[in-house]
Amino acid sequence: MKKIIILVLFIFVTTQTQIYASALTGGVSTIGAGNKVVDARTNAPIANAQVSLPKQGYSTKTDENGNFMLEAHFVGDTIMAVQKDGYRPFSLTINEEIAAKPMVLGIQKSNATDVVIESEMLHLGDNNFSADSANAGEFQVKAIGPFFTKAFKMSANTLAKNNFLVIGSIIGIDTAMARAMRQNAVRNSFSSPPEVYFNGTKIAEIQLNGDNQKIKLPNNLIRPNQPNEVTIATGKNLMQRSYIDYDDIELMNLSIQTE
Ligand SMILES: [Ca+2]
Repeated sequence: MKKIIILVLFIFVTTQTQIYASALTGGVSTIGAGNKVVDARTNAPIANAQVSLPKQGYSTKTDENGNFMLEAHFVGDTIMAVQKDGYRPFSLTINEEIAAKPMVLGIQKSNATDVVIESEMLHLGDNNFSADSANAGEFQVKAIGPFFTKAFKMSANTLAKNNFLVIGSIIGIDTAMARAMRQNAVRNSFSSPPEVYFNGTKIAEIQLNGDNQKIKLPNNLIRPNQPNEVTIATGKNLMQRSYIDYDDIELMNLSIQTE
């Protein structure tokens, strides 16, 4: 008897969730009161900064007081990006709850040694993913395949400093750890973590979704004044043995920062 009640309750909750989700995708919502882009150091408002939700294909600009509105629908986690000349590319993973409150975004002036590797949103995987995955809403950016690789130059003086690969935002990772941290609702499977390679050597595995993940580059692997190469390979669904199911992830703003 108890089992039946639980089952009925489960069906009820699931149905309610679906109704709620479809209601949200119906019209247009405006989220804007108090949203602002400022200089992280001086707190001065920044006019004419581009604020976008790449997955939703939405883009707007801040007004002369640094204010902006989000007139877009999204369900679950999505990446919000801010771009402004002279500043480091900025991104933040938001959801309906975060966007409902005023957002004040502090962006940082870029350093001469910063290298922006990629500022477009990247979707790695095979476009085959569960609705319960940590990527939540629909992908608008088609998968470019299971890995991304790009070459870039690093100057000789980076050898005397600490260098980091910075991933602005990453969503959709379905590792066992992401599941344990309740970053997704996938019950029956999990994936191996995305792997990061620098000049052919694996330097990190990314277990969790999040913003501003910094991965230290071993200085002995840096090739000064020559092309250096970063590769990010997404994981595989470890419960799917009949075919390869790559974990569908989205990431934004890859850069090298030197301290
Ligand atoms: Ca997949």
